[in-house]
Order: sequence, then structure tokens, then C-alpha cells
Amino acid sequence: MTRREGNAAPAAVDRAVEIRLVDERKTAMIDDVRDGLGRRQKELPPKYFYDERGSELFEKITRLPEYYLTRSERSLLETHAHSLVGALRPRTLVELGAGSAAKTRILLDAMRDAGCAEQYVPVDVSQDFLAETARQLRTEYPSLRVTPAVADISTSLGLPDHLPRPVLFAFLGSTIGNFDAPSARALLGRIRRVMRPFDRLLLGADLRKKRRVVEAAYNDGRGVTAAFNRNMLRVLNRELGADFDVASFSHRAFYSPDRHRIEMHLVSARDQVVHIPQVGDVHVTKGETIRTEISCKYDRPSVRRLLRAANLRLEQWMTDEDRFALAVALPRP
Ligand code: AVJ
Repeated sequence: MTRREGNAAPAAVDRAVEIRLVDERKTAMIDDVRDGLGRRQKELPPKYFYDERGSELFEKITRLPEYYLTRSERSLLETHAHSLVGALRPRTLVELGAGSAAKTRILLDAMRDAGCAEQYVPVDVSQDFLAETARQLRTEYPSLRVTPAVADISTSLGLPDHLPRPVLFAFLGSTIGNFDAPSARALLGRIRRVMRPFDRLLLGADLRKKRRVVEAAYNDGRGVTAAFNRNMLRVLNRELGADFDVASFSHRAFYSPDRHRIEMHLVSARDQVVHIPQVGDVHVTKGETIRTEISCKYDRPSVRRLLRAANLRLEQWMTDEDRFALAVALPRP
């Protein structure tokens, strides 16, 4: 949120904007919850993991020995950032699902070293997280223009109108894995439509691999992933006034080799009724599950197909011992 010191009216405008954003988030959440819990396989969108506690738990996950994804992607970025940025010379970095922007600095450093860094646009659903990230990056990169955009990328990108080109769009962390095939195509299509010929998309995707390796990453020995999973119910309790008995749900994550994806569920230990204001009473039977996340795993042909379906072309493919991939894509004419 912008601060306009010493002027009462704009501060009131800021406040009004803030209230509207909070309101919109709540309305969208009610719709998502009503829709998701009304399905035969109950489900909730993974974006609701990430309140402050959820973001902290996720940061912990990224440091777990079993969770190879973040380390693999970081090492790929460290290896390839300079040559990527040197070839493209992007003046703007747009980062989708920016989060804490930990890996962003590798790209921003490379852009600064190449002397092309002008603007950074972190896009995220979490307004608090964005404001903090923006503040930090402005201090670390004083000559960089930082213009955060609050948006739910599953519906729109919310980008500023005029960006210095070329733009490097970064969609990292295997967040694409959270989207099923039709939604992933739609999301990449939205990115494609704002791309110009010299812009590029840098996509981080987790790769298909031995079941026990991928399952271990989502069933860590310390129970951090379990706490992360259950945290979604705490978010709904706090934000919607729901009364989920968090302790009565246990964590389950498994790899489906046919669908090439991890599914994460919360399993109810008993028959119960959950009251959710503005949604209604939700009946959950003993052993019934709520799916909280899918995490799709790719290989080169499936990434190429996905990009092609969004009118993008795979230009470059980098992997870290076949654990994780960075793909560079360009718009097809
Ligand atoms: C942030 C979506 C990449 O799917 O691996 C980590 C989230 N869930 N452990 C993933 C997550 C459980 C993560 N992404």
C-alpha cells in the first residue's frame, strides 16, 4: 500500500482500497469454499495455505532434506541465470506467485550485472507478503522500480500497463503443478497474451521420478508438511468463522503415477458437521477426504505440449539431474 504522508484524504482512499481488497478476498473465498466442498470429492484451493503461518511453514518445507524442489531449482538458476539474462537482456522482471522472492534475487542480480534491470513486478495473492517483499527489494536494489501487483493469477495477472521491454516472465517453484491441465493451459495462455516477440517465459517444473522420492518430499519426517496442510483449516476458521476441528483431520499425500501428480488430502477421523457462516453446514464422514492440493509432475514432452497448447514454443530446457526443470519459452507468432 502506498503511503502518502501528511494528506488525510488520500490516506482514507488507501484505507477504502484496503477494505475493498479484504472484502473481495472474503467473497471469493466463500465462493471457492462453497463450490469446492459441494463436490463429490471435496476440495479446497491451495492458495488458501498461505497466511503468515502458512508461508512460514512453506519456507520450512523448502529447507527440509526430503523437499528437493527448491534446492534443485535454485541451483539451476545459479548455473543459468547469467547466460539467460545475457542473451535476453530483460528490462523488466515479472514474477508470478512471487511469495518471499527468495530466488528472485538470483535473476535480479544477473539483470543488474548485465546493466539491464529497470523494473520488477512481483505478482501475488498475498498483499501483506507483497508489501514486505517490495519494501525489502527497494532497499537492496535502489535503482530498481518495484511495482507489486495484487492478483490471483488463476483469474487475471493484474499487470501495469506500460512495462519496459523485453519482459522476462518468471513462473517458478513448480507452482504450475498446482493447476490441472485445462487451468494450466488457461494460465499460460493469459501470460502468452501479454507477451511481445522478444519477451520470454521462464517456467520451473518438477519432473516425474521414482515414486518413493516424490512421495517423501510431501511426507516429511518432521511433520512440517502435515502442519502446512492442516493450516488451511485454521485459515478458514479465522477468515470465515468456520469451526473445523483441525485436530480431527490428518495429512495424506500420495503420488498417482498414472496422472503424474501428487495429491494432498486431509482425512477426517470421524463423522462430523462443520459450520461455515455464509456457506452452510458441511457433512464429512469418517475416512472422507478433502483434497487440498495437486502437484503435477512433468517431463520434456509434456511441458512442450502444455506450452504449445498456450501458443508458446519451448526454446530451452535445463535440468538438474532430471529432478527439476527450467524451461524457457517464447511466443509463437
Ligand atoms: C508451492 C506448489 C510448489 O506443490 O510442491 C509443498 C507446495 N505442498 N509441500 C508443491 C507444497 C506441499 C508446493 N508448491
